[in-house]
Amino acid sequence: MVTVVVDGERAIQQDDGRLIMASQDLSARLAHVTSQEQQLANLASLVPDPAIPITFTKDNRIHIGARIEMRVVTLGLDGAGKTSILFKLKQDEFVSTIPTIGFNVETIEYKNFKFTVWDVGGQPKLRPLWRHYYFNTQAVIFVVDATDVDRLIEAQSELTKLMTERELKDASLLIFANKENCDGALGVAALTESLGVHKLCLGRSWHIQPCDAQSGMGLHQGLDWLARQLVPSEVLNSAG
Ligand SMILES: Nc1nc2c(ncn2[C@@H]2O[C@H](COP(=O)(O)OP(=O)(O)OP(=O)(O)O)[C@@H](O)[C@H]2O)c(=O)[nH]1
Ligand SMILES: [Mg+2]
Repeated sequence: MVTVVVDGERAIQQDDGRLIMASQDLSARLAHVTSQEQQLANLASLVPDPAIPITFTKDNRIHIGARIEMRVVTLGLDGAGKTSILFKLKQDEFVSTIPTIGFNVETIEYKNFKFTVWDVGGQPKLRPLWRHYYFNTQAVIFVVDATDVDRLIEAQSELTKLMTERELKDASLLIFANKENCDGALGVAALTESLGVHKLCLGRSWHIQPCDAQSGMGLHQGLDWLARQLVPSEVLNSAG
């Protein structure tokens, strides 16, 4: 704008012929300034309403709106209780399940979080499909049947494969030690040891949460832990 004014003053001091020539140049510059002003006005309308909350999460994402979104995939051996946990969280019911062929997906709103949870069938023939759910996953929930001592080695082997997946290298790991309401269920210390979690999860955020899908014990504590992987505790509100 200043350049245009200075050029204008200079032009006025010229003779008439040069003044006419300069007028074309001036018009072009004025048109340019007008279009820049228009662009700036458009930009200003893009600045969000300050009443809309914006949250920067620890994984360098920006969340606009009241809820912070998190994408989670639930994996584990068949029969571990993945679908039971999903429906207990979604509708507070211990539903009667059938083995999952394919997947279930639900959004669970909890506090100021919105979790999109993918629950994938765990039968051996379905496990090669798990990798199709890894993209953009911020956390893995690995469900273990704490009473199924005979299949702990199998669970450990699947967990080991997951932890070496490149697409999951930044994902947090929440292990739900499920069926803690049943006799003979192993506790957190025994499961941590049997699954070799300390060694498997070097440099990764992980947590083992005892739970049972029947009463819902431990499930919300698990979600709280997941949420804290994204935001400091004080950003978690208690509404919802
Ligand atoms: N007692 C008890 N039974 C449970 C619990 N969680 C799940 N079950 C039972 O365990 C069985 C398997 O549960 P599902 O939720 O279908 O297991 P899943 O991991 O989804 O199995 P797939 O879909 O085959 O991978 C069902 O009979 C459930 O009722 C629990 O916390 N306590
Ligand atoms: Mg299932």
